[in-house]
Parts: sequence; C-alpha cells; structure tokens
Amino acid sequence: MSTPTTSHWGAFRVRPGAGGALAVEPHPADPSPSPLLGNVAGGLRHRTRVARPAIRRGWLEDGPGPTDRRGRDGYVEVDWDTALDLLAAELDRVRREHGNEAVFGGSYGWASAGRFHHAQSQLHRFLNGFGGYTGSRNSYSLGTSLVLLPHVVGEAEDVLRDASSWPTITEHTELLVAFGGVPAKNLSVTPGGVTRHTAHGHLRRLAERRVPVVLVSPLRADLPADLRAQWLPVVPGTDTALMLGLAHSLVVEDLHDRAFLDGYTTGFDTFRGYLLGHADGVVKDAAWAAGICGVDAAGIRALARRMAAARTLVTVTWSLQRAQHGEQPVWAGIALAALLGQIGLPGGGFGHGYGSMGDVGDHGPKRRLPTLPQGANPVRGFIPVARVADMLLRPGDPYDYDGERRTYPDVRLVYWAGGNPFHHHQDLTRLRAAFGRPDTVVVHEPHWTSTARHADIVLPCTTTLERDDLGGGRRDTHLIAMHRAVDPVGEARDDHAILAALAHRLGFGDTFTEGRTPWQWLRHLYGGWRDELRAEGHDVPDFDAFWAAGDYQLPPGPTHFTLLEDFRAGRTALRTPSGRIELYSETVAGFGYPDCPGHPVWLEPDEWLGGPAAARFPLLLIANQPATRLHSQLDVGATSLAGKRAGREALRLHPADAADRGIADGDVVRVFNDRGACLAGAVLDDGLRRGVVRLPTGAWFDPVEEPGGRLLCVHGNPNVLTADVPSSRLSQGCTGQHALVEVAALTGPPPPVTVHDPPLLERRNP
Ligand SMILES: Nc1nc2c(c(=O)[nH]1)N[C@H]1C(S)=C(S)[C@@H](COP(=O)(O)OP(=O)(O)OC[C@H]3O[C@@H](n4cnc5c(=O)[nH]c(N)nc54)[C@H](O)[C@@H]3O)O[C@H]1N2
Ligand SMILES: Nc1nc2c(c(=O)[nH]1)N[C@H]1C(S)=C(S)[C@@H](COP(=O)(O)OP(=O)(O)OC[C@H]3O[C@@H](n4cnc5c(=O)[nH]c(N)nc54)[C@H](O)[C@@H]3O)O[C@H]1N2
Ligand SMILES: [Mo]
Repeated sequence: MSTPTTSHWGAFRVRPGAGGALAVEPHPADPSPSPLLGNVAGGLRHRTRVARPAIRRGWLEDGPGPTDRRGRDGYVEVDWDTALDLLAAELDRVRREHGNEAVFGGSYGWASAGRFHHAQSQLHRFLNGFGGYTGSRNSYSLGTSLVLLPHVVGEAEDVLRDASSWPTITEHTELLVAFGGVPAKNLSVTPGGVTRHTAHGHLRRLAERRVPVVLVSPLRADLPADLRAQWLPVVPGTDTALMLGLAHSLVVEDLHDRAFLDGYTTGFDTFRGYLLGHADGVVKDAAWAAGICGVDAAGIRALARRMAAARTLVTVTWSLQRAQHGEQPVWAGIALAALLGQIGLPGGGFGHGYGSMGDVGDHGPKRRLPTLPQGANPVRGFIPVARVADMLLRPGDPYDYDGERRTYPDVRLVYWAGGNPFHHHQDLTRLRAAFGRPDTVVVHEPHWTSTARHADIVLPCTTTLERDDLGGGRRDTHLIAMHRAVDPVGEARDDHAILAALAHRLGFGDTFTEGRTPWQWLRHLYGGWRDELRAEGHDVPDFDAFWAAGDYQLPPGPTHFTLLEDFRAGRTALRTPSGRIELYSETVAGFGYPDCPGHPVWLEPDEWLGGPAAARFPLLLIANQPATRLHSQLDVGATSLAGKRAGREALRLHPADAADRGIADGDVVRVFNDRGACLAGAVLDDGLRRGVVRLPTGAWFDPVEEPGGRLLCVHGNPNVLTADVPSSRLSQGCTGQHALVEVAALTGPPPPVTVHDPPLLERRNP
C-alpha cells in the first residue's frame, strides 16, 4: 500500500518494503518530477539519524556557559525525561536571570513541508507561549530585496508573488534578457511543495516558439540548452554596470519611453544625471560598462537597441541580490525595464526570481493554506536574519537597518528547529566562534548535521514520513494528505510533541496544545480552511473524505496575468511615497548610507575579479544552490551522493584555469582564502567564464582545525570561504553567493570525510 505525502521538491507517494526499503513514486499529476526525490529513501534510516536525545559532554559535566568545546565535544545519550527536564529547567533559568530577549528563537531554515508540523511555526508558537523570544526578519533567500523593494515599488510581495505568469510570457515576450538566467536546477523547489511542476514545460514552450533569450551569467548552465540563447558571460557581481551601460545607451539614443517615465516613475532626472556623469564626472556609457563587466561595448549598444525594439522582459534571479551591494542589480533592473516603458504590459517589464523558485511565474491557485496560529511575540526585538554571528559576538553593539539604528541583544540561549546555520551562514570559522558565546544551544534535528554537532542539547525529531500532516505550497494545485508511512526512527519525536512536553513542564501546556492531539489539530486546521473555501462557493470534501482520497485539487486561478498591470492601467497606485516606481528614493537617500544611495549605482564589491583583493585570490567562487538536493537536506541521499566527486562536493572550473594550476578532472583540490579552506572534487567545465569557479552549497560541513584556528572543511562546504558581511547597511542581507578564492591541487592524501557517520556517542543516564 502506498501512502501520499509531499515535500519542498514535490508531492509523491511511498511504499515501505522489506528491510526498511522504501519505494518513492512521484504524484501522478506531476509532469516534471524532481530528481531530488531520489534522496528520500536513503535519508530515512541513514546511520546519521539522531536516535536518542543527546547532551554535549561538556554541558552535562560543567553546566551551561560560553565554551570553545562546541563542535569538538562528544555526546552522551540520555532518556527523553532527563533531556526534557534539563532543558525545561535551563529555559526557565535563562528567562528568570536574563529575560525573554535572551532566548534567540529565529531558527531560520527550510525544515520540511507540512502545515501543522512545520518546525519554525511550532517553535515560535511555543516560544510565544513561553513569554517571547528574540526573532529574526527576512530570509537568506531574499534579505536584500525584501528591504529594498518597498522603497522602489511599494511592496515586495507584489513583485515576488504576482510575477507575470509563464503562459503570458510564452505568448507575448519577444526578447527575454535574463540576468542570472533561468536555472532549471532550481525550479523543482517551492516552499511547502508543489504537485504539478509546470515551469520546465513553459521553458520548453519558449524554446519551441524560438523566443530569443539573452543569458547574462558567468555559467552557461543557467539556461536550458534547447533555448536559443546568446550567452553573455558577465564578470560576476558586475550586472549593475552592464544595466547602467544599457540604460545609458537607451537614454542617449533616445530609445527610452519618456511618457512612461513621466507618468509612472519618479526620479528619472536624477538617475539620468547619474548616467550622464553630471555628479561624479563618470559617464556610464557602454564603453565604461564594458571595462567593468567584460561584455564588449558594441554588444551592449546592440542589445539596448534590440531591447527597445521588442516586447522585452528583464529578469533578475535572487542570487544577484545575495551579494554585497545586492540592492543595485535589482533596482537597476527595474530602472532598465522602466526606461523600456513596458512594465505592466503582457510579456514585458520586470521579473525577479524566474528560475530561483518554482512558484515565480506559476499560475496555480493563489490562496491561503491551513496555518498553525503562532500567537504574538511580546518581545519586540529582532535581528535581520543574516546578522546572527554579529549578534552573538557583539551584544550591545549598534547597527543600521532600513533607516533605524538598532542594538544587538545579549542572547544566552539559542534554540534551533528546522534549520542548519552551519550550512547556511557565511564564514563558518567565525560562526563557530559565535556559537561559543551563549550559555546553551538547543537543536531539534532528524540528522547529525553540523549544527546538531555544535549544540549542547540535541533532540531527535521525526521526518514527514513518520507523521500525519497537511501539505501544500504557494500556488500549489493540490492540498496533500500527508500520511504517516513508517514508525518514528529510533526514539525520534515530532517537534510538536517535544515542545508540548516542554510546555507542560513549564506550566503552559494547555495553551500550547489547546487541548488538541495532533490528529485533532489536523481536523481543526482543515475544517477552518474548508469553511473559507465553501463560503466562496467551492465544494470541498470533509476531512475524512479528503484524508481517504489523499489529496484535494484546488479550484484553479487565472492562467494569464502581468505584474503591475493594474498600476499601468491606472487602477492602483503603488505604496511608495510618490505612488510611483521610485528610480530615486528620497527615503533611501535620506538614510545617508554610502553603500546604498538614493538611486541605482555601480559600487565595487570588496571581493570581485576587478578589485585589488583578486591579486591574491584570483578566482571568483560562485556558491549557488545545489542541483542535487535542497540546501543541505538529505546530503546522504542517492542523488546528492551521485553528484559528488572523489567523495567531496564537485567544484567546477574552466579547463584553462585548471591547466594553469596543474589540476585534472577528478582531482581532490584545496579551495582557500584568508577565512578558511575546503576540499572538493574537480570537474572541468568550459561552460564557465574563465576565472570563475562554482561550488554549490549544502555539503555537510566537516571541519578540521588548521594552524591559526581557521577551519578546513574536508567535504566541500563553500561557506567556510564566504565573508560574513551584509549586502549593505540598508538591508543587512546575506551575501553568500560570491567569494574570492584560490584553488590548488592537493598534495598528499586527503583526510577522510567523517560527517556522514554519527559523532562519538556514549550511553548514560546521569
Ligand atoms: N554561500 C551561500 N550560502 C547560502 C546561500 C547561497 O546562495 N550561498 N543560500 C542561502 C539560502 S537562499 C537559504 S534559504 C539557506 C538555506 O539554509 P537552511 O534552510 O538552513 O538549509 P536546510 O538544509 O534546508 O536546513 C534545514 C534543516 O532542517 C532539518 N529538518 C528537516 N525537517 C525537519 C523537521 O521537521 N524538524 C526539524 N527540527 N528539523 C527538520 C533538516 O535536516 C536540515 O538540517 O542557505 C543560505 N546559504
Ligand atoms: N535544486 C535546488 N533548487 C533550489 C534550492 C536548492 O537548494 N536546490 N534552493 C531554493 C532556494 S531556498 C532559493 S532562495 C532559490 C535561490 O535562487 P537563486 O539565488 O536565484 O539561485 P542560485 O542557484 O543561488 O543562483 C542562480 C544563478 O545565478 C548565477 N549568478 C551568480 N552570481 C551571478 C552574478 O553576479 N551575475 C549573474 N548574472 N549571474 C550570477 C549563478 O550562475 C547561479 O547558477 O533556489 C531554490 N531552489
Ligand atoms: Mo533561500
């Protein structure tokens, strides 16, 4: 008997077989099932599953407090009551001695699909009932755009959730200029899941219609090969200069749409003055841009003319804003589209995130899903999400954020459920130092990830296959009845059960559970959601019928829509101060941030191929999303393992760059800079711009210490190399996409990868 479930990479069914084997089949309605399904079976009962609650030896013996032992200690397995008693007492102590602000519960991360058992929702509900916690804002995905876009177009949500739909694009777009491309490898992922992956089909349609595409990216693989693409292998981090060069050409050749700029934007004259060099004496013409971005000047001018002559869609992937000054390519991309005057017209305008996430451009129904109420957080303090190491290392220090001057709180207890900061954060040597500062670190995890190995209290939790839930993603076509397929592995418990047990110990168990069992919660959440749909006239089955059927297909929404079409038609104003698209923002200018002035500008990043730092570290590392897994999830699964080289994460480099260094395909190489180093397996690939190497994120961090205290990850996690610097003082976003490095062939035998085995465990009950 197979049972239905879903994941961030799509809906599927599983059939448990003999000896723990698991057959995985995609949902029958899915036209393009994800290769990531191949990781599920191998992850479920892998030896890295956390079997029992475990306490770091040093914490058990010496009690809570700052320490350099996190990440180096062994663990003692204890029974659940012991672990929960210790943790409840520690939570209570921290609250009494330091207040609720001292508990950091941001707990960023993707966790798993499922609307009730969603780890962060459960943890935040728990911590709100506990009296509050210091939280985090925004995401690693979009930390920069989420702060910038409200100043430019009034709301981030519009641009991100109401992106022009793929059917509109495939019908109307005559030229697609894709900064960062439309990387197909990312399209199977949508938070919460998707049942029908349609984007691949729309890309094929674009190819069949022979729509010309300009791929602006250092990697040729950022666009499916069957599209008729012109590849402009831009110098990483310089898209803004290219956009400014294009904008300059449109202005001086009088190809810009003055009527659109007058009617729908503000600040064009200031921006034009900048392009013409009025303030700084630097004319941002095609020749200037060419000297920075590596695309020749004639090509830039020709592209500007093509863009003005056709219905052109300008798209920018999210990766471009995950870099220092990441505001600029997003803002400049909007300015470029505004000059073309096609914003709000079908097939034209601007888009952000095509190929970043499966739901951008998806035309599935847009409706609220059943949601676990989290309650309100009495603590008002928060941090921008990517500033976590700064927070731990610099309590009480001030920092800027979106026009505010804020102060880092003094955090004593860090609580993580459903995220892997030792995967997602930058400069992991520094993060380890930061994780040495709090009194106590608590982690709920199914697997012994590196984050679990930096915690004091590790609580084993179930995966989706071990619990019943409701699942669905934004723009998903179905709500999925996620059936429990197997018994919990080891002594794993659901995040909800763990937190309920803690809440009972801390005296607010009934508020946390509202007296419902998980099964009663599912019925309750589904019931409220069903009532909403029925009030709109939809015939939705009752819970039992839904559960037995395994899914419910939602009423479809419109297939064709265009971003900002209502604005263009004069039906709505934007929620900016001017009501228009702000090519110059007085608000942003008023903040006075040199790293994010009032209009799009070219600013040199600290680390790029044209800057002084490249003299020592001459290769630009792109640390992008992996094709073989979701972030670090199920790194032990078959698809992920098949993508490794020499047992390490694969580093792609240009054959000429490899030859310069005496590196052959399949060699183990050392990738390094002043922050740290990692080992990777070399793959030679002429689909990269020379001077660019690519090492995706997500190999489980497997550090050994090197002289000087820096860490070497023997497995290939690029975040040991990236810098922990914000995009700017405006947004404080993550900048993990780029870092300057050098690569060398490894001399001597490589140390073994150990992170795919459990850590040293001792069994005892104190
Ligand atoms: N250098 C660089 N770094 C980056 C990026 C980059 O482009 N470059 N991208 C960034 C981006 S966009 C993101 S979103 C982040 C992603 O960073 P994360 O979201 O932290 O990465 P995941 O691997 O998805 O981590 C989720 C963890 O939750 C665990 N988990 C799964 N289900 C459950 C559950 O039900 N309960 C509990 N308690 N745990 C569960 C998984 O085992 C896994 O360890 O990485 C960021 N880091
Ligand atoms: N398979 C898979 N899919 C995923 C994820 C995953 O972990 N695995 N993660 C999901 C998540 S959480 C997110 S936020 C999105 C992220 O979506 P993105 O951030 O858009 O994805 P990335 O793969 O990091 O980057 C996309 C491409 O941008 C290109 N690029 C990098 N730097 C530059 C530059 O300076 N200029 C130009 N023009 N191009 C550049 C890279 O070649 C890269 O392949 O992906 C989602 N999809
Ligand atoms: Mo993300």
